[in-house]
Amino acid sequence: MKTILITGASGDVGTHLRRELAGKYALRVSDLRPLKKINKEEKFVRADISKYPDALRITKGVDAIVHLGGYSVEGPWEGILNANIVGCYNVFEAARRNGVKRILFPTSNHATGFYRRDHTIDHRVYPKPDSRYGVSKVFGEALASLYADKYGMQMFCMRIGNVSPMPIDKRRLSILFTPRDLAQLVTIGIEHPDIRFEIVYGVSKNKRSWYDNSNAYRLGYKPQDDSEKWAAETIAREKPGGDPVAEAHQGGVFCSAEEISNPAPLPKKKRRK
Ligand code: 15L
Repeated sequence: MKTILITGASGDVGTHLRRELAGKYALRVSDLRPLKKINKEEKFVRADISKYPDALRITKGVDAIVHLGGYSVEGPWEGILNANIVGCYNVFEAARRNGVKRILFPTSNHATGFYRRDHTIDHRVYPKPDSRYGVSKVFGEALASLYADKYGMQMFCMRIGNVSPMPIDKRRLSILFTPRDLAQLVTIGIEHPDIRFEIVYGVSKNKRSWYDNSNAYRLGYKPQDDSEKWAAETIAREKPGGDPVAEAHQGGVFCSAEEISNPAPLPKKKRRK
């Protein structure tokens, strides 16, 4: 069984992914803070990836890395710099030093968030980040490209939409990425025999998609979900907007706001009294 390191394992995407991959891989799960729940067959290693020795320690002896660690929304520059830029460099460089060949880098729709919604984009468009967070994802894609070309590593960049079992608003009808489709794309990223440097969109097969995801389909991705079945109820729930910049662009409020809260945190378990 392959050993896969998941950094940032306690976040929403990490939590969905760990559940979906359980039993298929030996999971080494890492985060800055201790995890609330560690599943059977998981091994937890605490790490601050902004510290290179930590990155070196956790990447030793794994077959592939899913590097989720870092800020997952817009935030202050210092935080983005340490977690997403220094942290990403440390993980990629530590992987190289440890001889880990394959990295799956969950980049984001916010690397291209300033494309307009009436524009269909593919994996070859130049980046148009919508935030400091988006810029950090473009940095990660560029670093992945460097490590593929210069060191022969296998780098799989997934520009992730919104990971959730169902769309939470109208914008997310275009970028929904259900947990089972996420698991399928990640499995391709781990298993495909012919990865060098790839950019794919991490989204389900949404009718309202803004993406030409032919590069993912070429690699065998067959998403099972389409947000359209929730379209009517999602649109009916939507309150009238008032932010023309957000509404015109794919990145939505990331294009106009300075700070963003997590849009779809996992539901909190009810506390016992
Ligand atoms: C992202 O990149 C974030 O990580 C996630 O929390 C969502 O905000 C998502 O984009 C989105 O655009 O909905």
